[in-house]
Amino acid sequence: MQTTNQATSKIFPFPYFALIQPCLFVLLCFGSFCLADQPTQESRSAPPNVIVIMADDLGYGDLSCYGATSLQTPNIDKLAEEGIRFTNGYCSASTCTPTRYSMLTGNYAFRTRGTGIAPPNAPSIIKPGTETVASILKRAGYQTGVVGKWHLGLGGESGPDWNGDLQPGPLEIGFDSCFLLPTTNDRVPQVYVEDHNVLNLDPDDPLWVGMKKPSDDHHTGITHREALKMDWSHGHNMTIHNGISRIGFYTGGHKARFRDEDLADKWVEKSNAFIQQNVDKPFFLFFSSHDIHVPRMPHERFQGSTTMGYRGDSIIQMDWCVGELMKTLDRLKLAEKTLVIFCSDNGPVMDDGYKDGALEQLGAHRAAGPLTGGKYSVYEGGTRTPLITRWKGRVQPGVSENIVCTIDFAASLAALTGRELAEDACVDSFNLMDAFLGSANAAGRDHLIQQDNGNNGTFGLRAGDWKLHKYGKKKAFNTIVEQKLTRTKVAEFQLFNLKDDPAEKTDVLADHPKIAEKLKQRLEKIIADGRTRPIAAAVK
Ligand code: NG6
Ligand code: CA
Repeated sequence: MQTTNQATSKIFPFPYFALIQPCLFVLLCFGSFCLADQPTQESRSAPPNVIVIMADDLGYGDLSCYGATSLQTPNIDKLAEEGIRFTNGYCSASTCTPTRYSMLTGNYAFRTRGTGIAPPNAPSIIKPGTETVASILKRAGYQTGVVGKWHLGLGGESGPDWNGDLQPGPLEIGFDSCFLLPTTNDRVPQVYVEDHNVLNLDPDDPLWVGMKKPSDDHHTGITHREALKMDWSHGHNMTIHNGISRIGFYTGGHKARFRDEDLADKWVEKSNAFIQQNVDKPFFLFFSSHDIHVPRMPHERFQGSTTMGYRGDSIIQMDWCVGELMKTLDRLKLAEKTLVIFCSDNGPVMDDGYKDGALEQLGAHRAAGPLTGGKYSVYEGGTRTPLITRWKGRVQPGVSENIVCTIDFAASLAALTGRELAEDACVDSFNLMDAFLGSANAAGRDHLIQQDNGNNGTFGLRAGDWKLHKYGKKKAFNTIVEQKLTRTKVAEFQLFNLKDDPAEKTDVLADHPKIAEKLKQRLEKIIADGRTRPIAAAVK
């Protein structure tokens, strides 16, 4: 499918646009040639720096460039105006850990056990030696760094040694440096991990993390509920830190603990430093935002910036982060040398365990836009999320309907940097670089598997306009985002036509048994084959 030129087609209605476009092209080329700070021919053809910005739990309808009107996200909107905004951009799962696993490895998470939502003491889920976006780009000569939420486990089989060396971790799978929130912030502990160690850990105050209450007098969200600054609604009632109770218990490490309100600023500070350090070298930065995951506790300066409570305010905070990173690229004259990819790790959820007003203050906002479902669901709202690419001076701005997925970053970036992939690496990742760069006539995927969490037999298979749902446990989660987390009894299989019914409201399986059968077989084959990237392409 072709990319449409959003900006210019708004100004010049067809058919004049068809005539004006070639003239504009010539003018633009001439203009670029004349401007001194435009990239040289050499820098245009050199592989760019790469920044992947991944939001957490951000839905298809959560940004103003994707139709939100209850809040404004000017910085991400600008990214979209200067780049390609995908209307069929996906993450591969509707929860965090499997999407992140797949984004980095290029493998569907359901193929590997232990890739569901990681608990606080999870060991490293991506084993050393696994090819990842980071290892591919490192081999291509890039400096590679990850800043922000990790949630892919740390340490060997016995889990993280919080007081010692936290390895294996990102540094063992291709990253040169990391500055992390180790799990997700509703899980303990609230400390930063820099490379292999907890930052600012006092050896006289060791950190202990576990799932068993450490002592009878340990304060929890149950024993000291009235003292909490944000109450919990389900789960999240164990150790209290910064007035918020969490999943899991911890003691010690007091000097190392951070305030939730300061996370976004820290990610920006560390990312800016990373970019600055690598101003003269190619770099890959994975900016892994914690916004807008629970506990939503944005910095005080963003609190109240929307009418939607802390969920809305966290979106504004995330938009601010994007703006700061783009300012840094501009200041260092790197905008034309950097491919920026913005995406989310799963769809939206309102009440994800804390009483933060997300539901009560939602108003007319629809976090999944016109789509059904959200986080935890294989309806489109669970995995179809904002996805934007920008490479100034290289990408022709526009809107693309091509189907692209975060799982495709690995093979696409390998192609962009001229790296070959081994046959057994990135087995579900397709080289869609042309589509990501909005090249004319570039094709996206013809199919995509969506999963919810872990390996429970629930899948969505999109093939063209058709979408098959398979529910291993005959239960669908979070199908209606604008109410408390739902759990609905459903048939094992459902079929939808996304062209006629983008909101997946009418199950047409009974009307199209042959199509359903074909898709069931395709799904089974994809699972049984253990790969979807064609072997021929592996040595291309
Ligand atoms: C769930 C948590 C939810 C969130 C999610 C992971 C409960 C009741 N729910 O188990 O709050 O933490 O895991 O979210 O504990 S994710 O975006 O990191 O996948
Ligand atoms: Ca998430």
